[in-house]
Amino acid sequence: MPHDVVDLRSDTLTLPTSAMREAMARAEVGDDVWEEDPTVQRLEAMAAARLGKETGLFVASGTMGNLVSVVSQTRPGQEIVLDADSHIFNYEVAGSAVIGGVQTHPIRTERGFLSPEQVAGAIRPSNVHIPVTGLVCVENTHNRHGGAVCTPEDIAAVAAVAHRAGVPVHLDGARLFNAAVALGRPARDFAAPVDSVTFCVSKGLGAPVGSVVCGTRDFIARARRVRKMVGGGMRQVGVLAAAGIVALEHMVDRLAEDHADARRLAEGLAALPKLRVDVARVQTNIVIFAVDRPGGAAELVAGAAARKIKIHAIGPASIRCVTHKDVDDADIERALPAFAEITRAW
Ligand code: TLP
Repeated sequence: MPHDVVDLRSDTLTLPTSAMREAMARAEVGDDVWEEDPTVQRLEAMAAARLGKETGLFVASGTMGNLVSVVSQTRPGQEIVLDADSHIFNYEVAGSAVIGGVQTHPIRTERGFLSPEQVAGAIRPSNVHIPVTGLVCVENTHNRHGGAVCTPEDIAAVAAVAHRAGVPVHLDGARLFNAAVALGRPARDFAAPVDSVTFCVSKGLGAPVGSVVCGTRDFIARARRVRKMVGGGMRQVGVLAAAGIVALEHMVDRLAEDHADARRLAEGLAALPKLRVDVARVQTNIVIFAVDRPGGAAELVAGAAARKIKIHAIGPASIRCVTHKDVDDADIERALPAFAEITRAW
């Protein structure tokens, strides 16, 4: 059945599969605040094993995963070092500052990834006037840089500098499995150098809700308290974790299809007038492109919507499209002529 609407706004819009709905209906549950939900425990153990960490914690969202990780690893008044385009800095409602009481130290990067030199330069010296650096955060894949991927070695180089200074490292791996599939490397390789890592089952992996934070037992014990503090202690939440298990077991390898669709979309867009996209930079499921016409991004969004194609402007001259399991080849082949029709008039 062809899709009525082609929705390229985000992979967060994916709908749960029938296998997920069945697993949710059958899930064995208990009170997870009492640590008595067997399905949650299964997902946490599975996630920790995939990421090579001691244990995991199921949380409501990627935002909550990042928040509990930051708060658990810092003290109020400290500073966290991150890329200026990072999700934590731009799209998490300043939660680290409001709830963690930390100051953010954003650094401009070319592709979203801090270099070891940048981290070395950002870590504060000991001085009575100056905040203490409490955490370095990295993001992989990188959302605002069009799903760019960094290698496990890139992460290890940054972590080595931070650790030498006694500073822990957090990885926002909301789309970590996209990075793993794109580079053909196990997810645990990306997680090995960092102290905490969070990934989402709710994006390209298709589960309706949830993320898992992984790290040492000691870190997760602190994160569990912070999760409770922010209202994330949920009860018979195995009904949600059950979908996450299906996501991890069955939805990872197919991410390669989303990457191929994104590449095809980018190649098609690159051929259209007034649209600029660097096809070589499209490594995973996100395509960000520039529109060289005043008001053009809004026009393209409206024109596409009129043709039942949903896309998202992330700036006055910038559009983001995200491929996912509910978008197929036929949808891409339908979107491209629609974009061509709209831009032909420009
Ligand atoms: N990103 C969403 C929006 O918030 C922008 C999207 O549509 O891409 N880290 C990264 C790198 C993310 O891209 C996101 C979500 C999160 C964290 C937060 O995850 P949720 O939405 O589950 O809180």
